[in-house]
Amino acid sequence: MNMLNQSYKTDKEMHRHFNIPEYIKESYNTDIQNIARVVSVHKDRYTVKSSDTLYSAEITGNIRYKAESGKDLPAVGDWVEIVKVDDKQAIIIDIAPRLSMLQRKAVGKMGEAQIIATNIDYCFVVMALNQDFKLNRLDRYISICLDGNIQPIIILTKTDLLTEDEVINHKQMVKGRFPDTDIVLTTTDSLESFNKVFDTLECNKTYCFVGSSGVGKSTIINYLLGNEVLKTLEISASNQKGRHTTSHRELFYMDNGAMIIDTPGMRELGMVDNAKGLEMTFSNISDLSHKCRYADCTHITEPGCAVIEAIDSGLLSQSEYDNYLRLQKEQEHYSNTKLDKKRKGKELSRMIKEVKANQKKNKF
Ligand SMILES: Nc1nc2c(ncn2[C@@H]2O[C@H](COP(=O)(O)OP(=O)(O)OP(=O)(O)O)[C@@H](O)[C@H]2O)c(=O)[nH]1
Ligand SMILES: [Mg+2]
Ligand SMILES: [Zn+2]
Repeated sequence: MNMLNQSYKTDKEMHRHFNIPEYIKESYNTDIQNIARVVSVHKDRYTVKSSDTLYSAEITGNIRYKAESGKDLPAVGDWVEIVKVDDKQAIIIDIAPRLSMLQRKAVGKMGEAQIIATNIDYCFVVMALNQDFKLNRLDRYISICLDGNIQPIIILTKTDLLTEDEVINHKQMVKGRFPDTDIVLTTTDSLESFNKVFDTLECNKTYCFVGSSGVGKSTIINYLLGNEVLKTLEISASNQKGRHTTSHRELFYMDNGAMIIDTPGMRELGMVDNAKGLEMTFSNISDLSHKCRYADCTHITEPGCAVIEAIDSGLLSQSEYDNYLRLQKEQEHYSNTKLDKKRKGKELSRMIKEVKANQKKNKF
C-alpha cells in the first residue's frame, strides 16, 4: 500500500511533537523533563515518553499499595510524574487526574472496571462491513465513549466486501441510529478513503481506535503512520473471523502532532456505571421520554409512555428499544453489585473494629 510518508526519520522528529498541556505543567511543580506520558503498558512495566526520550518505568510501592483497583494504576494515555533512574529507566511517582477515560467491565472479573485508555479526545469506533457489523455492538462502544467524555467517530471498514447499494444501506442504518456521530467509510482498495481518516486528525489531539479483532484498526494506523509499524493479519476467508493480532495498547506520535492509540480487538464490552453514556447514546429514546406521562417512566408497562407509542407507530425501532433495555439492565446490575460490595466492605470493617474493641476491653 502507498503510504502517507509520515514516518519519523530521526528520534528528534518524534520528540518534536511532544506537547505537555498547560494544566499538567501547572499541577506539577517540577522540571518538565520529569513529566511523561504513558505510551504502553506490559503487565507491571510501563513505557513512558518525556520531552526527550522514552523510558522503561515502574511504579512506586506506594502507588501499588494504595491502589484499590486497576483504575488507580497507570494506563495508556496517562500523564505521570517520573524520577529518572538512568537514561533508559524511570520510576512513576504520580498519576495526573484524567480528563477522559475509556472503560469497560473487565472480562472474567466480577464487577471490576478496566481502563482501556485515558486522556482521549476522539475515539474511532471501527466496525467491518462483514459479519462483524452489529448495531447493538455499536451502541455499547458509543455509550462507553460518551460516558467517558470522548467524542466517537464511526469507521465502517472493508466496504469492498459489499456492493455499493449495500454500503449505502449500512451507512444509512448507522446514521439512523446515531444521527449525531460522524461516519467514515474505508477500504484498502482506495487510499482516498484512508485519507479521509487522516483529514480528521488534529494537532495535539489524542485518538483511540477500538473495535473487534480483525476489523482493520492496525491496517489504518499503519497507513496513518506511513510505516508498517504494526502487525496485521490475514483473516481466513471461510469464517471471516480475525485472530487477535495486536496484543497490547500503544500510543503513537504522528508527524502532524496528533497522537493515536491502537488497541487489541475486544470480544466483550461489558457496561460499567455509564448511565450518562446510555442516555446520550440513545438520544432518540431520551428525547421521547420527556413526553411520557410519568417523570419516572421506565418505558416498559406504564400508560402514556411516549417511547412505547413511538415503537407502535414505527418511529422507533424495536431492536434499538430492546438493546436500550438490555444495556440499561446491565449497567444497573453493575452499579448495584458495586454498591453491595461497598456496603459489605463497610460492614466487614465495622465488625473488625468491634472485635478489636472487644479484645481490648477483655485485656483490661
Ligand atoms: N477486504 C478487506 N480487508 C481488510 C481491509 N482492511 C483490513 N483488512 C484485512 O483485515 C485483516 C485484519 O486487519 P488488522 O488491521 O490486523 O485488524 P485489527 O483490527 O488491528 O485486529 P486486532 O489487532 O486483532 O484487533 C488484515 O488481513 C487486513 O489486511 C479492507 O478494507 N478490506
Ligand atoms: Mg490490530
Ligand atoms: Zn415512557
